[in-house]
Amino acid sequence: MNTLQHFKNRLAKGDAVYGPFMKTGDAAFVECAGHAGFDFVILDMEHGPTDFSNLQNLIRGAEVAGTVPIVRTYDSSETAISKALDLGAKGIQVPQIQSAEEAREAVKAAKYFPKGERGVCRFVRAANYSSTPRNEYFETANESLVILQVEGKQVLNRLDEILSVNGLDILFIGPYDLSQSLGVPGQVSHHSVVEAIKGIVEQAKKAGVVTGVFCDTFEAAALWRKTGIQYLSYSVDVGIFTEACKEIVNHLHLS
Ligand code: 3PY
Ligand code: MG
Repeated sequence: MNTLQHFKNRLAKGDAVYGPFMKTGDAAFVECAGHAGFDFVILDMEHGPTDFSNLQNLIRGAEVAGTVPIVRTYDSSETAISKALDLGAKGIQVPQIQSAEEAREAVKAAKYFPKGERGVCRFVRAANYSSTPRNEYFETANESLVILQVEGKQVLNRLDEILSVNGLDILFIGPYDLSQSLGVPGQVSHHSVVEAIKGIVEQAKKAGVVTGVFCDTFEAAALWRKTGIQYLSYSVDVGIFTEACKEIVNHLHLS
């Protein structure tokens, strides 16, 4: 079974999946994350230096290490979405979705007919540069995940419309941007942020949509798992490396 199907089966069973954001642009870190057992990696084009020519190597790294490559696009434009998929991303994660209209446009850019209007080219990495039989390619390509981020208080009253968009696989909550829009920038465990996230999760559950969130402590991961969030993005490659370095330096200085 391929890694994407395995990932989808886990979600369908109600299991949680875990993966870090990757910002270094170095495929070795992606391989490390995959070999360590993370279910997915989010290759970040919104923040960090990753560009498209570098992205293809990060996707290769994920494939080698058996983890699902999701790309956080730099925005919701058609090019940002389709170029990531053409390079072999198994899912796109689109930041700062503001409306159902924008959500529908993102799905349209990510899916081929009949689900959308993704720009057609089969001479791309995702189609093994044309080696994949054409019918097979267009079908399997449509299985890639569409993950949409909501991360501002202004979208909270448009959530039901966004949740009803066909083709949305996971609604992802960005706690950092949400904290800023609630007037407490960076305070992701502030009660107003926690309550807002809980409210979004409840609404998504009623709509039957899987939710995701970013967290960077075990406490937050446990809290959000308990709340029913299944797609847990845990920390960031550079943050994980920084923490490990600090721990080693502390230990060496103290010993
Ligand atoms: C946010 O928290 O704003 C994100 O986009 C994910 O870390
Ligand atoms: Mg954000």
